[in-house]
Amino acid sequence: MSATARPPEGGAPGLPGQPSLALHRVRADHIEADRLPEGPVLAALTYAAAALERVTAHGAEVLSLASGTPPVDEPVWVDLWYGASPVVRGRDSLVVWAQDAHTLFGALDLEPAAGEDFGQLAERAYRELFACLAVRGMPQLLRLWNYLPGINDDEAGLERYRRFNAGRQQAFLAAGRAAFEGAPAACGLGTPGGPLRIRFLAGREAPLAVENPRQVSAYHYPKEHGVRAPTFSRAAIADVGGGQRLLLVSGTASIVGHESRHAGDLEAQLDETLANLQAVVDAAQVKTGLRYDLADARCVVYLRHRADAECARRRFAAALGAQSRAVREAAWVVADICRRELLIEVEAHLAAQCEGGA
Ligand code: 3EB
Repeated sequence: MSATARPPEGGAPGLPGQPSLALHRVRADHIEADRLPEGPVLAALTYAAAALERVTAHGAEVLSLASGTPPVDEPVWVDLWYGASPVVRGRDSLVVWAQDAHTLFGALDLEPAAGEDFGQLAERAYRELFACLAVRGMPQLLRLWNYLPGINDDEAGLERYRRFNAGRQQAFLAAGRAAFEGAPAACGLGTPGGPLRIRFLAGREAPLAVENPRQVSAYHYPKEHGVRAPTFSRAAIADVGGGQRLLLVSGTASIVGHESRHAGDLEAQLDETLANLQAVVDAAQVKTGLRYDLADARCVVYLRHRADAECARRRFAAALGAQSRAVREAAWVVADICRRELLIEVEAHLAAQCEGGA
C-alpha cells in the first residue's frame, strides 16, 4: 500500500464520529482511481491545471480548481478537501460550489469588465461570494484563497493589491460582515495572468479567530500599507466534529509589527516567517488548550523567485525536520507576494484532536 493510499487522517470522513472536514494531500502522479482515499470530496485544489485532469480522468466528480500559481517542480500536490455525505454541487451566478451538511467550498474566477478597476472587481467578486453564502445557507467564512493577476502591478497610479484591499474591505463592510476582529483566515498571492481567482471555505458556525502577538493585526495595518487594510485574521479555528478542530493559518510572511523585515534576504525572511507561524500556532494552543504541531502541518510555500527554491527548501527542512510531514508534503509554488520586498509566504493547515474526542 503506497503512502497516498491511506485514507484521510482519522479514517474516511463522513462516518459517524469522524470529522466533517479534512484535508488530504495527494501527489498528482499517484492519483489513480483505486488509490484515491475513500470518502466524499468537496473540492480538489492544486497549483497546476494538468494535475486536475488526473483527478477528473480517474472518475472523481469533484469541484476541481487550480490556483494559477505554478508549481516550483515535481511532485505536484493536489489538496483534496473531504466532506461528509451527501455532497451536492452546483453554480449560483458566478460561483461554483460543492457543499455537504456542514461545509461549503466555493470558487469564482472573474475578469474585470470594461472600465472596471481592480478594486471594483474585488468588490463585485465579494458581493457575489456573500450572495452565494446566503443562498447556500452557509453564512460563516472560514478561509479564503485570493489569487490576483499582476498583484504588484501599478494600475493608474495605485498598486493592484491596494485596490483589491479597498474593494474587499468595502464589500465586507457593505454586507455587515466582520472586516476587522473575526475576519476569516486568508491568503493573497499574485499570478502571472488570468482572472482574479477566489476560493473559499464556509460553514454554519463562525470560526475562532487567532492573531499573532508578534504582528499588528493585518486589518489594523497603518495607512502607509494602503488606505484600506487587508481583511483577514492570522488564523481561524473550525470545529469540524469528530472531536477535531482544524487550524487554518493564513498566508504568513516576514512581517514584524506591521513592517516587512529582511528585504532581499531570503533565508532571514524564511526564519522570520517560521517564527510567525510558530507564534500563531502557540496562540491557537493557548486559545483552545489543544496541541498543534507545525511539523505536522500541510504547508504551501509561495516563492517569488523559482531560483530561491533550493536554498529555501534546505532551510525549511533544517527548521522543521527533513522527515516531518510539513517538509515531506510541502507544496512549493511560484507566486508574487503582496508586498514587493517579500520573497516568501507560507500558509499551513493543521488538525488537532480534542481530549477524549471522536
Ligand atoms: C501579510 O501578513 C502578508 O491580503 O488576504 C497574507 C495573508 C497576506 C493574506 C490577504 C495578505 C493576505 O500582510 C500578506
